[in-house]
Amino acid sequence: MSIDLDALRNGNRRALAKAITLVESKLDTHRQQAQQLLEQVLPHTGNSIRIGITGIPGVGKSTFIETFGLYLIGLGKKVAVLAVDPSSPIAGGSILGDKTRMEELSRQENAFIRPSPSECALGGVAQHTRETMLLCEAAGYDVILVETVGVGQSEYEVASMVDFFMVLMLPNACDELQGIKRGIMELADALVINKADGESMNLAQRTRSHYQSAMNLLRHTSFWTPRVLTCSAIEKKGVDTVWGMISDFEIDARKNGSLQKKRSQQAKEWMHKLIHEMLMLRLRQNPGVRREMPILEEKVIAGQTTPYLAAKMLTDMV
Ligand SMILES: Nc1nc2c(ncn2[C@@H]2O[C@H](COP(=O)(O)OP(=O)(O)O)[C@@H](O)[C@H]2O)c(=O)[nH]1
Ligand SMILES: [Mg+2]
Repeated sequence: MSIDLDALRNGNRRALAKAITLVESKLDTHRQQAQQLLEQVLPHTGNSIRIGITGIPGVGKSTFIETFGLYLIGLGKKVAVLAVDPSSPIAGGSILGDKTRMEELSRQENAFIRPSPSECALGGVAQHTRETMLLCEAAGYDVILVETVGVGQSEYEVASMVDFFMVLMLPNACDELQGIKRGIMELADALVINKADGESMNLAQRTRSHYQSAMNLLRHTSFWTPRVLTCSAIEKKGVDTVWGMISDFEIDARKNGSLQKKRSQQAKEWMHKLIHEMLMLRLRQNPGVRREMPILEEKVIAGQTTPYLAAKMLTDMV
């Protein structure tokens, strides 16, 4: 498969789609080609703002992305929507079905919507999303929105690949406080209470102050103090304020160097994660290890050797 790098960089959608297909391929030859391509585009990446969006099913993520995306396009931006969805790897991710909620956005010349990739061997689904993000940047997209449902590790994975991590919430404080994992609150750069419309207006405001105090109690290691906002994705209200907040963040984070620092740190951590996975893969594929593993497991269970010695013997084989 050959990719026209110039076409990709000129924002040609077919070239971009082809490059993403290459990145998502399970074939070893494609994998190698994809990595070469990624290395080539690397100097042309990093110019977008990477925004992660999470929240429980039904909170309004897809509706929000439709409204927010259209608003950004109105400002002259090019918007890419990607997804990390570990819950339905075979179906291609729920974002695919959600294209109905992103109907207008998906018709826009300046929008690119890509469903969650199916499972991949190394690094999981998030590996593909990271690489696709780089391709989108090289193709000139200004804003990358990465959506995920709050399943398993997916929120942590998204948080570790974006600049700004946002949690959408419903306007009913008490229930939600339990629904959200504590670690996620600590990762959030913003909480956005969606569905602040109709009869939920007042409740949304109360929820907002509740969370603002909760957030203020958390310790922050970054220059940024997380904010709590309200919006109505359906009535298209408040998304301008959300963008204003993210712009504030981006300007400061670029100026004080923390954006670059965060991205470097993320890339380094990802490299270490991949080393770990590659070594495990090599271990599992080694014929000697495959042969000795069950034998040594038995010995450990029977108390005939120590876990340390068994592990040492196996890892010494590769
Ligand atoms: N009242 C109200 N309903 C909303 C709003 N945003 C989304 N919804 C509705 O909430 C439901 C779930 O929305 P969806 O975008 O699919 O949520 P997702 O599962 O998080 O992607 C749909 O019926 C939407 O029409 C909003 O701002 N206000
Ligand atoms: Mg959705």
